[in-house]
Amino acid sequence: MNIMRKPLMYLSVAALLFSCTKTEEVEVERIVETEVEVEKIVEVPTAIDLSQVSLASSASMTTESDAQTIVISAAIETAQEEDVTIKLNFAGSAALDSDYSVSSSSITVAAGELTGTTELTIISDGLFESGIENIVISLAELSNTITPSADSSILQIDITDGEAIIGFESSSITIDESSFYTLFFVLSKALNEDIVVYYSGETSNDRYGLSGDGELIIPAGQTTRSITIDANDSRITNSGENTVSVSIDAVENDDVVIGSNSSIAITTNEISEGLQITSTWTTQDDLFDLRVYNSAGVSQASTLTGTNGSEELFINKLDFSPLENGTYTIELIAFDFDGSTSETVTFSFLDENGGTYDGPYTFVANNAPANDRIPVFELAVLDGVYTITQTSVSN
Ligand SMILES: [Ca+2]
Ligand SMILES: [Ca+2]
Ligand SMILES: [Ca+2]
Repeated sequence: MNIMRKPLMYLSVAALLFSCTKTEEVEVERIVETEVEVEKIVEVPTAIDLSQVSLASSASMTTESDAQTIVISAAIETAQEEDVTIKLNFAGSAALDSDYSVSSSSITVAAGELTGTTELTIISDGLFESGIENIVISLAELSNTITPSADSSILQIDITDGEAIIGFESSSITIDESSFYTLFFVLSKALNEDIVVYYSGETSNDRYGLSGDGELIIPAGQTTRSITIDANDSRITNSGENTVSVSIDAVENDDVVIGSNSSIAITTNEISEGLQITSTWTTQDDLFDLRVYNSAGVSQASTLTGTNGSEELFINKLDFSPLENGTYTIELIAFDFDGSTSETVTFSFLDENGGTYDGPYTFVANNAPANDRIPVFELAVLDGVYTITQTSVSN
């Protein structure tokens, strides 16, 4: 081989490659661009129809001797393109196949449908079992587009060998603060005699309460009686002060048993909107009130409760003006304060979102002005945002 020819050959090959490559690159770029554009047009995003499932039953309390058939249903929010299978788990003190049977341990929601059902039948064995037996039904396995709902994915069914069960519809519930929430006591079936039920309540809020005297009667032939829960404190509720619990303590009938939902825990959501001012001081003999007013002289004062050592004013957005953009003055009213000894008053502020406003602020009252009014703060409101400025620390 002639060694002198090699470099020439390489050069020509390189030149050929260079020219080809250049041309090809341009073409490749154009093709790629076209392909990307085509892809963008063709590729339509496919939404995955994730849907929550909720369980419900046609009865939650039953008497064994009635051998009742209870319908268990599953509801999904969004219809699916294919059948959905919801496998159920059965637990609780009652045993499957000896205390009850099921037509199927899974529920199918057919394609395009929103609900499916299975049937559960109570087995009456003729043997007396004291107290209650219960069935706890939960979700076991789900089609991959289905997720459990937050609060309706577990069912409980109580069974008695007595005549009936008394209980609440659930063991916990969250409500908006309300003065008139109706709480039902439910008897699983009507009996031919009056049923006397004893109950008690507890609340974490001293302004909440419940009606009645701890005793109610479900008349013969009826299945419910209710009490009213007053869960509206007309102020911004402090954390930890938003609960009421009611319990069934006893029932005056041997054939009626208290069910699994023997007590209910009620949690409230704040409904009031506005700004709350709390003031405290040490000398119990002195009494102050709180007052807020706007430039037009519209004012709101704390009620004359005569509380020793503390006073509270809730400026309700709906009541006062409403609390629209502007500047307001917050003052201490020397309701029963003669100024013979100075008094340190401590203030704090809270809004409906749990927002606090610096502080605690203190003000030293040294004397009672002739008109009893002692301006302490300026409140500026701008689009629902409150700004509090202490304008005076003593008088
Ligand atoms: Ca049984
Ligand atoms: Ca039995
Ligand atoms: Ca409240």
